[in-house]
Amino acid sequence: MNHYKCLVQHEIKFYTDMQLLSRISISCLTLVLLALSACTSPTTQKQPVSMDQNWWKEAVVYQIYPRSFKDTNGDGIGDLKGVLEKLDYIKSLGIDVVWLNPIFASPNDDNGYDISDYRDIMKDFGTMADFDALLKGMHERGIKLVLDLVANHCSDEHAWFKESRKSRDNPYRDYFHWWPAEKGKPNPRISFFDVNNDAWKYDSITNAYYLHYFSQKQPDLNWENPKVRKEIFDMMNFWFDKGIDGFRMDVISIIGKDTTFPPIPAQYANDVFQYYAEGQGNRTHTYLQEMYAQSLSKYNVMSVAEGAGVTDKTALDFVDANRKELNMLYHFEGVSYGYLKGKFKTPDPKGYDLVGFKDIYTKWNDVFAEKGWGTIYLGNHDQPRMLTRWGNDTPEFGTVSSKMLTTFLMTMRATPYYYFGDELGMNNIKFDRIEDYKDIESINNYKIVKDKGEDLQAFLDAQKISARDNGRTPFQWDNTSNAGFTTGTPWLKVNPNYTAVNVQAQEADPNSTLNYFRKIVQLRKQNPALIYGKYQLLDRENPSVYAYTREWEGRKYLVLLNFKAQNAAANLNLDLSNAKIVINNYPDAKPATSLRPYEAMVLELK
Ligand code: ISL
Ligand code: CA
Repeated sequence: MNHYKCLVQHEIKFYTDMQLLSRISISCLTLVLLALSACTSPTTQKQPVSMDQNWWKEAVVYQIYPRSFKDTNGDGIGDLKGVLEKLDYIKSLGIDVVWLNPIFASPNDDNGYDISDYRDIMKDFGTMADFDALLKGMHERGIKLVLDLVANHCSDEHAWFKESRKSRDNPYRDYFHWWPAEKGKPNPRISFFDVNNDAWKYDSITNAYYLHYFSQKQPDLNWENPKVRKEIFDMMNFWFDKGIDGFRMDVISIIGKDTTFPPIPAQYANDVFQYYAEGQGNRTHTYLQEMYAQSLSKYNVMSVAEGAGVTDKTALDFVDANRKELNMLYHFEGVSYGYLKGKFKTPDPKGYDLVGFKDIYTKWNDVFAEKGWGTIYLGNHDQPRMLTRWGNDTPEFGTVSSKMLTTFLMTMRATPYYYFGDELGMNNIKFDRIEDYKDIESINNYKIVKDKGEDLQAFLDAQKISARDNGRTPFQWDNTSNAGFTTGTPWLKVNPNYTAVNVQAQEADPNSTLNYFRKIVQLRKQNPALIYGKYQLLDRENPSVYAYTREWEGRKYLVLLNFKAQNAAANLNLDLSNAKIVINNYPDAKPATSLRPYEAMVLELK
């Protein structure tokens, strides 16, 4: 079993229940909105703002996977000096915050998500002096730096685990979850990266099993132990004292565990991630409140939870400011949408249904409408390229659909997390052979499919759309060999389209996706309505067009996005005669509700 199957099944169940409800409530809302706009002049209408304004709500976050950004010593692996060298490029994007995937010492079983020393830099990436120079360089340019906190688990090569496995009475024994074998095999727990899906690994040294939700080299830390919590909070403060501006918190939703390890209740049988996040009581929230008191509250920093397994029912528990836990959370419903039930990350050949897509993002907008704050993303290092997965990566539509998706990300009411390379319209590399993949997830799932005698070709075909390595290929700087990423052999192949899709070519082209990104970042930053403004979905049932308004303090914007390769029209009862286009992805656009393939426009309504 895998958690994708679980997520998708959960979503389908949820949607059948919700569809009717949301249809009723949205059509009521539309009526109310229409009535309001008929009798109230938009310029006098004020939207109450029920929340504090914060820098991290107004920020555009740019995520960099350092392994794939820029290599400066020819070993084929991106490094911190590479990020430093490219700071002026990063600054030119207009973004506010950089999130770097883990840069800490690691044997790289899972590309840095297996940390062997939280206070040291991964050798492949450089030294602490490189880090200090990078942080200084960012701050000099007004860019904030967010690091990745990986604290659900560490590496089996971390000193804590090396000690812990030595003997049952070692002082570090309780830093991890051990189950003595004489009690029999513990109740099953699912691992996401294990070839047998088994999260318990037998260790003969002490005749006991240890828990690993991810790979065998990623033992889960025992947050029940106050010493573990203190270690983590001290480590966080170490980095905050160095001046970093926040943490993205890896699977922080699943740190709390019921350490009696009971059988997983039947209701979660198809959704183990949700059991890990929501089914084991309130422990995670107790720990996060302690983290806030011991660390986060002492600094002007941001925190964002990777909300794996978190549903809209409990999301606010993480980010409602009154609870004093975290600032933001990113959910998985959007990126898990459109995969076939029961198959590992296999996209529906018919494509995805836009109405369901709109419902997901609307529902999650509503979660944070009054309290907390959301995030919006379509790609990251765990996802394929957004252009291939959510747009259209053919030569005909690549540029225009890439700009359309960027328009969506930059006009929603949530902090955008924009993945490096999406500004160039990078797309999936679509490897033909398993040998080209480097990611533990693809390699292990291939083994699982093979062992079961299932269809390997179908698995490889699905991976062309969904594999994580698609989003990890080296950044494309120019049209020299290896896209200017390295003078050596890149750790993961470079997408052959780099000769056309690269920074150098796009700098020179005013209509490039790169320059479109720069423009829309400015548009968002200069218009609080696009940040804080109320979001209202329009024309929900439209199968091709995603239309919504954003409204705040007398300003009102209409966003029209055609998600299809055919012409399509929005059905809106809005007067566009005085509307002004503020940004659009076709050169000769006029305010209109009929849209060309993948056309995107943002209109200011007067
Ligand atoms: O990667 C996924 C989907 O392909 C997710 O299921 C992912 O495993 C999950 O979101 C947790 O992700 C985070 O923790 C993992 C690490 O491999 C991911 O890169 C990280 O984002 C273990 O640390
Ligand atoms: Ca290097």
